[in-house]
Amino acid sequence: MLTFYSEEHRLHHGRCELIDGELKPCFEMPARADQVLARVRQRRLGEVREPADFGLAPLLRSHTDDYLAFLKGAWARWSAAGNSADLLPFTWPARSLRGVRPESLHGQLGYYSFDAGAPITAGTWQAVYGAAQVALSGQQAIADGATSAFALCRPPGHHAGADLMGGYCYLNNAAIAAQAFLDQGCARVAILDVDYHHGNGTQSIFYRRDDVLFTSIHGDPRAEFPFFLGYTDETGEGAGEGHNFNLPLPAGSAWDVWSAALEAACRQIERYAPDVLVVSLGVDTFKDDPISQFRLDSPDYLRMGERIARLGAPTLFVMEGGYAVAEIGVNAVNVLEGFQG
Ligand code: Q9C
Ligand code: ZN
Repeated sequence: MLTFYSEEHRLHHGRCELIDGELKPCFEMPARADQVLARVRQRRLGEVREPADFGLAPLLRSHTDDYLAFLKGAWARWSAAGNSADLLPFTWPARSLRGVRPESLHGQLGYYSFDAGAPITAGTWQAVYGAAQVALSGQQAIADGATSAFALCRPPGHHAGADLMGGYCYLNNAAIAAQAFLDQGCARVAILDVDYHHGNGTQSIFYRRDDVLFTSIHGDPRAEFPFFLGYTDETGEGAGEGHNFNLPLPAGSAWDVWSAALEAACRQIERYAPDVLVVSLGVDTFKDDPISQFRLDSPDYLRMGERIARLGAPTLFVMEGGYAVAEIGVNAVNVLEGFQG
């Protein structure tokens, strides 16, 4: 399997996030991608390629132009005012406030985010742009005839909406790739999101659409981030009705419970008969993940890959979460090896 990877991810390295009332070093760190890349090489999964540059146009298919302009320009506005610390939001247009777009940088930061988990640093735009190009390069490889590809994206993307960052995510790499398949003539794309957290951004981008089936297995949002999306009654709207499937599971779920949900998701995907499959590959379902509550073990990821392979669709794997840094490479590459058989 071809892997696409860019060193540019390193340019995004947030300093801290708020955990239980304390500022702690960001869990979403460059070492995550290093570990995955090292394991890809160690297991001789296949060639590792630099991404091509497809420009901004494919990003604008899933994100608004004002949001992209904000992301691209935020650091320059911040540093021009004499700042060097990470740019973090602190005010949001919640209920009873207005959804206006203020002029101030911090006002816009709140307008374009849903949490304080997506710091903007000097290199964030270059890194997230690079991650989107990595996803698009994997997409291109499959469009050119590969049966699978691995987009080793960092930072992750599935929490990012059309004009919203949060949950360590800025650009929705999986959505951008899925839309590129459609724009190149695919009629139906399925997205299987196996990250521990609900892919609220991906769901919202395609919620009113019938050309993308979104299925997600995740920690129950009644108890888990992102809290405000990911419930079972979210089945799609308008033309999208019946094209969104959420499978929330309780804390403590291990492979027996998780694999039954995977089976249910796979049956929906089989029924949809997509031209291609995009897997939002988070491995924060691992038993020792520091911020998550599922109990998958490393060999379970081989089984996950095997089941996904039985769908029989060309498959683009897009890296999402996973914060047990020492094991992230083994777990992610196990999915890919299980898929290859
Ligand atoms: N106690 C992804 O896995 N958690 N994002 C905040 C505060 C945010 C995870 C926890 C988790 C975001 C791509
Ligand atoms: Zn996650």
